[in-house]
Order: sequence, then C-alpha cells, then structure tokens
Amino acid sequence: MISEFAYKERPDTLVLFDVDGTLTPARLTISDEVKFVLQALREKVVIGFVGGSDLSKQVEQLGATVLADFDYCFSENGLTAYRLGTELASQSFIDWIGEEEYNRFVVFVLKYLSSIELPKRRGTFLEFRNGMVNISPIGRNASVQERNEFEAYDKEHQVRAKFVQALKKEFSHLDLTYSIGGQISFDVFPTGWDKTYCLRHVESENFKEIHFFGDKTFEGGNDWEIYNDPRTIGHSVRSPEDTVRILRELFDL
Ligand code: M1P
Repeated sequence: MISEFAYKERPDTLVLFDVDGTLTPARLTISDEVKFVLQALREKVVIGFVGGSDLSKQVEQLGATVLADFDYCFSENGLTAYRLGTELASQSFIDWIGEEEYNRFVVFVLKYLSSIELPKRRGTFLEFRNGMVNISPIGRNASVQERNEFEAYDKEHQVRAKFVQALKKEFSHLDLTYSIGGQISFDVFPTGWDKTYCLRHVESENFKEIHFFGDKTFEGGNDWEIYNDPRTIGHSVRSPEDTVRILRELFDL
C-alpha cells in the first residue's frame, strides 16, 4: 500500500513538537515565521505536535486550521489524537479511574483548595479532560497578568508542589503521575500517559527517525520522558526562535 506520506522527501522521518515554549511562547499564538518554517518542513518530513493541553487551546494557539496544518495532532499527550485530520481511537481517564474514585479525588481537591491561602482566585479550578484532569489553584480563567503573578507567587510559596504532595499521600493507592508543565496548574494522569503515550499511535508507520523538540526536557518537566525515550531523537530548545534555528540547520530549510 502506498503511504499518504510518499510524496514527501523523507516520508520515513517524523518530527514532533511540544507547543508551549517550543512552537509558541507560553499560552500565546504561533508566529508567521514558525508557521512558514513548518510548512516548508512538512514538504520534506511528516510533522506533528504533542501538547499537554486539550485541543481547544491548541486551536487558539496554533490556528483554526491546525488539524489540516499538521500530519499528526496529539492533544493531552496523545489521549486525543488525529492523523491527517481523522480522529484515532484512544483511552479515557474516567474509564481508567472509575466514577467512585474520581468523585473522591474531586472532593479532596475542592476541600484542599478551599483550605489554602492565596492572594487571588479566579474560576475553573479543575478542568476535566479526556486523558487527564488539570488542576489550577488560581483557576484557568486567570488573565495573562494574573498568570504571571501566580507563577511568581508559586515559585516563592510552592503552592503546586505542596498540593501535589498532599494528593500523592491521599491517593497513594492509585498509579497517578502529577506533572507541573505550565504556569498556573498541574496535570494528573495515569502513570505512562505522559507524552510518550502518543508514540503508540505512530508505531505501525515504522518511522526510521522520530525527532522530538521540547523546552521542558529537564527531569520533572513534561517533555522529559519523550525527550529521553530511546525511540526519539531529542532536541532541547529555549524558545520558538531556537526551534526555528535548529530546524533550518537540521533539515536545510
Ligand atoms: O502545555 C503545558 C501546560 O499548559 C497549560 O498549563 P498552564 O495553564 O498551567 O500554563 C495546561 O494546559 C497544562 O495542561 C499543560 O500541561
């Protein structure tokens, strides 16, 4: 069978990108320069993104045509996955954890949130997603300015780190991973459902090379596992400009 990727110069090479800090500044939109370089890259290799956020946020950041602009779109680490605009079968967090345990978890989170000191609170403290829950002490409705304030406050007071410790203690019987990947929140998902999860969606393509670009490649960062996975060639970047520079060098763009 002829692959849909056969027209590319290197159809056996996949290049995957983290979103925040790699293709866009954190929670902001993609620049024309990055878009242009990705278009040129897509002529040569298969491209995809793998982000922790859900698809609606990636549409805001990468554009309304995101499903058509990338060969693979992996939201929530690949728990929501698209190949050439068609959704792939996946698993869900609620099926994994079960309603009863999830209920206990949410009650604990809400009680804990109401018991801590914080200078500001906004709304949407817990976001239920397909492959994870996202918990934010200030709330996901915070503005950019409020996000920056919370991030600075959290650095000093370790609000998220302490919250994670409390959850780990209370739910030690569940094999959950807690990942502080962004500015104001942390993600909770079954261990193993980190960004390496998306690789199972591309296994049958037998890519000879899978490159991964990410900015949180340090231990504890949400790019750490896929960056270090033996199936990928990892590239650690500091910004979208850095991503562009490495792409131009590596793929002669
Ligand atoms: O992609 C990194 C993280 O981006 C957001 O984090 P925050 O809102 O805290 O900056 C969230 O969507 C989070 O799930 C994601 O891991």
